[in-house]
Amino acid sequence: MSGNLQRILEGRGPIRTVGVIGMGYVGIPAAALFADATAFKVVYGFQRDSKSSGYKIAMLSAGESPLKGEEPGLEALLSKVTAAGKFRCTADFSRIAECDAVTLAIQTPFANPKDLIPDFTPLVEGLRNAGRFLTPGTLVVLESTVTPGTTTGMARKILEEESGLVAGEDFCLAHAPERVMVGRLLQNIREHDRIVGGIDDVSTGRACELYGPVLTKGTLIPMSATAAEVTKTAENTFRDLQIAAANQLALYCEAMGINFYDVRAGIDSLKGEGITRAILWPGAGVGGHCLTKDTYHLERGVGELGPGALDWPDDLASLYLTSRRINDFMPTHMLHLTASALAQAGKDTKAPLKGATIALLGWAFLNDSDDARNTPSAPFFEAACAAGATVRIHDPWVDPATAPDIPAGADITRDLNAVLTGADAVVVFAGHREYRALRPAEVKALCGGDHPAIVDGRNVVEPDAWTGQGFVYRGIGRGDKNGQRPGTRTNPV
Ligand code: SAJ
Repeated sequence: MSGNLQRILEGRGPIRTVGVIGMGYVGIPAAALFADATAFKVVYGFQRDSKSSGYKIAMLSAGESPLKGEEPGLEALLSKVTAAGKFRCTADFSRIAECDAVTLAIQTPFANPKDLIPDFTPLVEGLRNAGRFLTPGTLVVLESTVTPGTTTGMARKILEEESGLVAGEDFCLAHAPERVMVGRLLQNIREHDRIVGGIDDVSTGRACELYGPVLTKGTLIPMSATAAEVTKTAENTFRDLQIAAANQLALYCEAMGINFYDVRAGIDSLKGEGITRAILWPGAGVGGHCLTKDTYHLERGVGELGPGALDWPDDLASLYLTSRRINDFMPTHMLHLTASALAQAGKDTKAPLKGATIALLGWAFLNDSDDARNTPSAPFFEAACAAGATVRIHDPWVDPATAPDIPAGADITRDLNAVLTGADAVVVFAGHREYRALRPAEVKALCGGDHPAIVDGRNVVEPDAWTGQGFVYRGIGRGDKNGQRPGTRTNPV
C-alpha cells in the first residue's frame, strides 16, 4: 500500500456515485438502500440485457421489484428512490467510469451439483466489466460468497488486467460478504453486522465509508479481505457442522431406542454463566445454496492459501467435510427407514421398495418455502426409483416450472389427495405447515392399505396418533417409536 492511493482518494473526495453489478436478491436491496442513503447522490444498478434476466432492467427502471416472494419494504423503497432519480438500472456498463464505488453481487452456483466446483463464470464477467471501466480511486467490493483467496487472487488479477491499474496503489479492493436471507433482505442488510475486508487498510476504510450509511442496528466489522472470505464461508460451515452433530445424535438415539427430542431438551436445559450448547435439529437432509457449498469453498481456500502449511492429524478427514457427508447421508437414512417400515408392513423383506408406491411430501429444501435449490428430496427420489419404487411428489409451494435441477421423471404436484391415494408409504421431507395439519385417519383412507408407512423426516407428526390408525411409523431420532406395532402405544419390543 502506498500513500498514492490515499492521495488519489483525497483528490476524489467522499463516495457519491455507487454502482451495483448484479440485479439479483442481493444486489437489488443493496442498491435500493445505497440510493436511499443521503450520503450518496446516485446509484446505478448494472444488469446484463440477457434473454434470461434482461427483463429486470425495465421493471427496476419503473421502480418495480422483479424478485419473487414477499420482501417487506422493498417495492416501496425501489419506487421511492427511482422516482427521486437516485436509482437507475442500466445495461450500459461504461457508466462504471462515473462510479466512486462498485459492488459485485453475483452468485457463484455449482457448475453441477455433483462435482461441487463453483461456477465463477458470471463473477468473472462482472469483474471484467468493472475492470474495463475502472478509474483511479474507485472502490471495488465483492459481495458474492467466494473461495478464500479470491479477492486478493483472481479478482485482483482480472481487475488489474482489464484496467491497467494496480490494486492498493490506484484503486481500492475489498470483500464484504452478503448475509441476506430471502424474505428479510432489507432488514438483514440494515441490521446484520457487516464484515468489511480490504486488501489493505485504505481499502478497508473506503469500504466502511460505503457500508456505514446503510446500517441501522448493524455495526461495521473491519478485517482483511481473506479473513472476510473465511468468515463468510466458516459461518455457514459451522451451521452445517451443528446440523450434522444433531443428525449424528439422532441416528445414535434411533440405534439406542430412545427419543432424540427428550435428549435435546435435556441438553438444552444446561444453562448458566459461560455455558453454551447450540444443539440444532436433525432432519431429512440439508439443502439450499449456502450450507451445501460454503464448506467446500473453505476447504479449497485452505488448500490453496496454505498448501503444506496446515498442521493436521495424519489420515484424519476434515471435520467439516465429515459433517457434509453426515448431512448428505440423511436422505439415504430416510430411504432405509422407508424400506424398514415397508418390510414391517408386510412387503417383501428382501426388496421392500420394489413395486412400492411412495408419496414424497415436500420438494422445497426449507419449511414453508418455494426454494428447492439442492433439495435433499432429489437424492431420495432418485434412490427410491432406482430401488423399483414409484414416487409421487407433492409440494404446495414449489413451482415445477421454475424449480432447478428436477430429476427426470419427477413430477411435482399440488394435488395432495392424488399423491396420497394408494400410497404404501408417506414420506415427509419438508416441514411445511400443510403436513403438520395432516389427519392420520384421512390419510389412511386415501392410502387404502391395512398398514401404510409414515416416515417423518421433519418431526411434524405425532407417532401414536398414526400408529393408532394402523400406520407403521418411522421418524428421524425417534428410537422410542420406530418399529412400534401398529395399533399399539407401547415401545417396540
Ligand atoms: N436444517 C436442518 N436442521 C436445522 C436447520 C436447518 O436440517 O437445525 C436444514 C434445513 O432443512 C435446510 C438446510 O438445513 O434444508 C439449510 O437451512 P438454513 O436454515 O441454514 O437456511 P439457508 O440454507 O437459507 O441458510 C441461510 C444462510 N444465510 C446466509 O448465508 C446469508 C445461513 O447463514 C443462515 O444461518 C440461515 O439462512 C438462517 O439462519 O436462516
